[in-house]
Amino acid sequence: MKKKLLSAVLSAVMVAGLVAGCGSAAAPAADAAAPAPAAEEAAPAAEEAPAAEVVESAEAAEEAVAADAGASGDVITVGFAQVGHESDWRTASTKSCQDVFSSANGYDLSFVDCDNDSAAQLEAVRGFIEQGVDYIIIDPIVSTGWDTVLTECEDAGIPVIVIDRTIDDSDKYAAWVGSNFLTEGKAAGEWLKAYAEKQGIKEINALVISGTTGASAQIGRSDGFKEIADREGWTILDEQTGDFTEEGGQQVMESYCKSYEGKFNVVVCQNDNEAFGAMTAMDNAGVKYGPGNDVILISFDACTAGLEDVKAGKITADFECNPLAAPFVEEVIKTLQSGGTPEKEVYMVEHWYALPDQIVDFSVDGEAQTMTEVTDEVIAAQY
Ligand code: GZL
Repeated sequence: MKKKLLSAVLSAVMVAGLVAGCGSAAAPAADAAAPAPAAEEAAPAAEEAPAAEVVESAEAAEEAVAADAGASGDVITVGFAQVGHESDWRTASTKSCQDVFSSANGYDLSFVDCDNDSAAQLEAVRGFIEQGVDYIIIDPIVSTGWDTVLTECEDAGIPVIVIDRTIDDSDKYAAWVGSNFLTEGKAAGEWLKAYAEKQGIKEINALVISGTTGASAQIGRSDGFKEIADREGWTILDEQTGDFTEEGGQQVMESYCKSYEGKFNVVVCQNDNEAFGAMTAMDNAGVKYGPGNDVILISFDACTAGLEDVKAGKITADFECNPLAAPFVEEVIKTLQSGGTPEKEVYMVEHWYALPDQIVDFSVDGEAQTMTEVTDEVIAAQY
């Protein structure tokens, strides 16, 4: 396996370099052990970094092995620790990775569905380290508690690529490919402002069904929408997590229909699957939603089934989160394979969807936004 060969070559080079080049000052040691997150014991004190010339020799050796592997067409082993299987969006994300990192494309993919369990996800990453994979892909369930295990990946010489959600307490990864969740939240808020003005709606009383608590997607969408709500003087009556699932959306909406009967005119679901559940609950409670009805229903993801509900006049506007990041992750791996340095952040292109009567002009942070009309063709092309 390439990783084992590379480690052997690097070890040999570093031993030789340390013996021959003892006169050089070692590069400064890495930062002191990062503060241990609750789920992890404190990281061991960082070892002194190797002397500068050893790193140069090691890099030359790494490039030689990488070039050799590329030329020889060696299989590239990839470990992928996926959030879970909670939504249509997640299904599309998983399929995108499995399609790209296939054996036909020269990869050996070890895939772990972490079932929304952060401890299982850390365990999966450590399992990939044990396996000695060439690359590790992580879609982090939550955005903190990562620095210790990313340090272990770094010590093992395994590059990490973060996909979709962000890691906010460590930068020990080669690149992140995902979405701007704060922009998504602001777009929903700015659209609602423009749409309410067009409809002559003077007062906004919103209920939010948020995603998995602590996921960067939840944090960004909540913060973005709240920023506009606060600026416009809207009332957010309540915000509870539906955990990005249909069941969670239905449970929260059932509670809302009892607690806030007749008091709300906007429901914001932080993904389509929560919206599907919320619609079931509102149907059961006799609450009318969608264009021309009492309640404006806003959703995120814009998966195929979500756009079908927009076209059917149920979801009033749907703010896309693009799950098809795997081809861009492969570009990162190819750059690393050739000894290059990838961009640290790669943002996905996303669209905002509605029917013609719900399409309005609005801007986000001063940048004019374009909305996409939901048609049968648009739905047929969606993920
Ligand atoms: C967002 C992604 C979210 C989706 C949900 O990038 O992490 O997780 O919005 C999914 O559908 O569960």
